[in-house]
Amino acid sequence: MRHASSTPPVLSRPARAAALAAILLAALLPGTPREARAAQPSPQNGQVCIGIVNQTGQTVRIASKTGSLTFLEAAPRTIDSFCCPTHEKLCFDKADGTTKVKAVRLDPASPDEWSGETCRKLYLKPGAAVSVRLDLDGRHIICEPATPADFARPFEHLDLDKDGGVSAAEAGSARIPPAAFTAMDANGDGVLDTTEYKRAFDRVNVLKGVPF
Ligand SMILES: [Ca+2]
Ligand SMILES: [Ca+2]
Repeated sequence: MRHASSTPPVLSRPARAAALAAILLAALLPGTPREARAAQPSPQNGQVCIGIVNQTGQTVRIASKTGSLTFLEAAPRTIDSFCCPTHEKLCFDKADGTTKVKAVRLDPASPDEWSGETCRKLYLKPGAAVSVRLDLDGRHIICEPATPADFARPFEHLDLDKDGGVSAAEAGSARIPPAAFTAMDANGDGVLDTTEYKRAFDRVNVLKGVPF
């Protein structure tokens, strides 16, 4: 029995997972609905996916260990993913199930195949994601396994009126689905605080859409 006035709304585990995934896929990314759809991995049978969070201001190319297969070009400051058949050697090493990739920040002045800064020897498991960002002086790129925080738009960007909370209206303006907002609003007061916001990303596997 639910007491909506005194306890937070309860969603089933699958509903909560779906709602939280929707947040990540549809709301917290800057860009157009088309870009949001592109960010959603859609593995077919026999496929696995790898994600990329491009936090640089430039295009990043993710390629296979051999360089002969380009998985993805991620636009500046977007989240995207690529999916490959599990039997594809250029995507996923069959020995240990990981894939060795390299990330290249394309040089706008000469966007040929391997210009610009490169991160090499990244070993990722299917379902993992890599975060590519600039170092402090903006001269080099750093590639690391992505954390949930890498996927979140800064709380301050959602809090439009800067009152310290994200209202339903503010969430709506960022395309957060109402069901996702409800799932995140743990105490049911109609406002997301920083703790509730952070908690949502702590328990969602972005690529799989399920809690960690
Ligand atoms: Ca606010
Ligand atoms: Ca709340």
